[in-house]
Amino acid sequence: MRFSQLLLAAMAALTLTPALARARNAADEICPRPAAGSAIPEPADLRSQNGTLKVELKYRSLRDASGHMRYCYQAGDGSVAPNLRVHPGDWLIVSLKNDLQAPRSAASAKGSAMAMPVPAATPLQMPMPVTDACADQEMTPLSTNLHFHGLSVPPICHQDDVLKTAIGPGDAPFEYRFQIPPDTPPGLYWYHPHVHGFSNAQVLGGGSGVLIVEGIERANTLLAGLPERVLVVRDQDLINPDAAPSKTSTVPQVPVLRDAEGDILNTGTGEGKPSKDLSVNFVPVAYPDYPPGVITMKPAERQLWRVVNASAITYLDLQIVLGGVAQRMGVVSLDGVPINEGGMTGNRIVWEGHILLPPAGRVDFVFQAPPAGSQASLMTRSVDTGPAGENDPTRPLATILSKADATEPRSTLPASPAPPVRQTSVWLGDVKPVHERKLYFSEKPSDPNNPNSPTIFMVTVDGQEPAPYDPRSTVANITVQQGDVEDWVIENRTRELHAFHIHQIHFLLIGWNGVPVDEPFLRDTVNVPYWNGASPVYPSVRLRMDFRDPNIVGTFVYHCHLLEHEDGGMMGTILVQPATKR
Ligand SMILES: [Cu+2]
Repeated sequence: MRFSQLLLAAMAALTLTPALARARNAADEICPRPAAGSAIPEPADLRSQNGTLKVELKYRSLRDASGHMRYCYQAGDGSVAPNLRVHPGDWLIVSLKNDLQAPRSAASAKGSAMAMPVPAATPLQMPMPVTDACADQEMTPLSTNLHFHGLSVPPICHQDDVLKTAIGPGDAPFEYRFQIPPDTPPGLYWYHPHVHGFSNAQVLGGGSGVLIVEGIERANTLLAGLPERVLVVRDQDLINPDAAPSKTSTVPQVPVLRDAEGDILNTGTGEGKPSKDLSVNFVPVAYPDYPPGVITMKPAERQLWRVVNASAITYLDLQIVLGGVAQRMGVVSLDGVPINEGGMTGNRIVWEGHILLPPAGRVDFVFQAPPAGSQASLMTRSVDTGPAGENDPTRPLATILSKADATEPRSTLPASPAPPVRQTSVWLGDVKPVHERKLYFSEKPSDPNNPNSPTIFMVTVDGQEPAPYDPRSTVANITVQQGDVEDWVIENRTRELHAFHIHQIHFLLIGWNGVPVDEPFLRDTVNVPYWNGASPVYPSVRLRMDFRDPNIVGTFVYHCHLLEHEDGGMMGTILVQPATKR
């Protein structure tokens, strides 16, 4: 900026009222983050009106003081990662402007270990090339797109396509425009970028937000009138990677071993340095001391807590502890679907002492605040991710304070619920599958002679040649007919956990390691246990896959939702052919 411009800018600033200037500053700040230990803020709420939610979001990035890349969605008022609140049948119109900035130099690029090479510096003053975002451009670190995780929206450009949609930083705002299907189960969904090869870096950097399909109190009237609290748990590269373990650690001498991707391996002790730090609504809870954020509630008040694990790779096992005792968490919904959906009617609440959430998993649960003056802890227990998995130790996430003068959450569920939206299709568990397929997760070193070379991650249809996802391939890995229901067995032939996810549809978990499971609700993400290295039978899940929705035709993806694995090739494509092509 030249001196004359500076002077003009200074004069313009003088004419603003202080309040307006502050508001402008808030809107200008790129991806701001709350301080460690602060009150956990609620994301802003953007609500549909008269059947439409129209939102303008900027997708922005910043290299922070510790050298990590931040990514975030910001609304016009500067609010970060707003909740998109819609009703079944509403139209959602999102105008997304890609404001990603090229890092200053490739050498300074510090992202996840799987981040692809960043192209040489693009001078910021140079105009970015304009691209056709629907035209199957090459995915780059500066391109982005949106996936609306869990929604059954057509896999086509401007709706929920991630195979060909790549919005460049020089492009005009890109419009997503689609109807929330009227039979969408009310619950918790989320949005995030899905640029193959770069999803891990963008989600680790904070690229995610919540989408709520309103009306969970219609599916479960026990929830009527409850205040609701949205909690987004994200992971990120360690803020203090070189810090010694906290003095309070009971196992201070756990050795730090790393995998070929540079991630800290599971210690198997439940302790030790984590592979990633966590944050709750962007309040960081960093290794080694894990200063928790603060949630304040009125004594004994019941609230609906809506938690998404928006981590790129970290598993959560949520628990609330008071005086050393696990508190009851009343689960009402998983992966956006009320657990009394489908087979069961009535107001179902399942009381649990802890809840496993794989990356991308969501849970809605009822929690009653502790008695006045007491203090509980929201934490994640350690998750055994397998000998080749990342280290996810036990650690706190937030302190829960019980105080009479606590501020109520911004949003409260309606006290007089409308009747539930009836599902018209036959319950998936009662439909006979017409096909059975087996898919398996596997890994191998990229250099067969060097076990420490980068890992190739694969998900393969049994009988096909194992290969990582190839973006240039024009042939889908799986072809199915719209209208069909199939049973898929997903095997894990590796020594670490994977989380199977498919776009566009939900599925029913009907078997776990060969044992039938009777779940009366659907999921969109499921954990697959790791192989012990010796058993002749691989661990598996059996899923009933629902391709009956006439709106879901075309090509889309299934993949592991540990995004380092997805970026590394653990993804495949499925073509749903129109029923008339049979
Ligand atoms: Cu995986």
